[in-house]
Amino acid sequence: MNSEFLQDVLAGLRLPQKELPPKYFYDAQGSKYFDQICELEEYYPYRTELRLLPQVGKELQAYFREKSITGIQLVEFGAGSLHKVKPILQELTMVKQFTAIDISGEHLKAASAELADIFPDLPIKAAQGDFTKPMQLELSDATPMGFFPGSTIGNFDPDDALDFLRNARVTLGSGSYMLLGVDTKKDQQMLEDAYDDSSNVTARFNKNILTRINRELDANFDPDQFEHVAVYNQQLGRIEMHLRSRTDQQVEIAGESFQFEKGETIHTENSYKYHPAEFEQLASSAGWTRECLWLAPDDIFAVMLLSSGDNSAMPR
Ligand code: AVI
Repeated sequence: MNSEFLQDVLAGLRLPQKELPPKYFYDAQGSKYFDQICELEEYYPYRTELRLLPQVGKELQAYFREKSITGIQLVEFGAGSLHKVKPILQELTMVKQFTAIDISGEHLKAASAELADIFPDLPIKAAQGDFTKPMQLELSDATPMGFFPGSTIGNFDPDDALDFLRNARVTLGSGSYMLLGVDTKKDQQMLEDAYDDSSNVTARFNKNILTRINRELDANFDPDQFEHVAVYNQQLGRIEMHLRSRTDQQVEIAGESFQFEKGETIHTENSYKYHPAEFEQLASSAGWTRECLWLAPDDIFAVMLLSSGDNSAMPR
């Protein structure tokens, strides 16, 4: 039995507001559900960012040329399936090396092999590790640029987002850049529909965490006795996902009993939304300076280029 998973689950469910860490959504089935979410009409972030990236890549090429930068080494954090980097690599032809960091080594190997078929001349490295901490990467003398698409930064609480941005600045070093996808604050209905779609794919994604706990941690959740809930918390600027108990019930996990009252929830995920200026402020508290901003139509998604703030004197 995976003891870290067990300890995290027990600790989360012992809290007055029960919670589960969202990183446990992504077993093989959960990753499939997430891919299906990305295909949904209601889930605008995935396709909106993907449509913006060819233009971003083109303009980055011009931006770096202007700065007399001729070589970029691109580092993707939490690389997953590597879909988003393709339009960047297609346009930003000065990328000399690509490094993908992910916790799951297996997934990364398969995705890197697929990328190598499309870009046979590009040196591709896969680094397995916890990208939220500072990491020692083998960097060449080309200018480092981090890449963190998908508004995954929105799944961190603001304090953790700040730590991530600070640590990424250490990992990438002086004279580096960071390209980030950030989902923006917008109409509440549009936000809630994106996380509570009419085909119930997000509901299945949310409940899958209970199925995973049953399978891996000797538990007896009945996922049908929980209801998927996604609400926008206006005050905190975040979508919250919960699983709400449909009835009074008791669940056993590795010999420990947990009581659920009818209507009580398990908080499973936050997805923070930022006004571009708000995000810029957060990035600047971590030492980054905003260099470029790309906004999708109606400002529904933002892509930002940040610099580590010590870039002017060092063309590479
Ligand atoms: C991975 N992450 C950016 C997604 C999001 O939008 O917060 C996860 C997700 N949860 C429900 N739908 C998508």
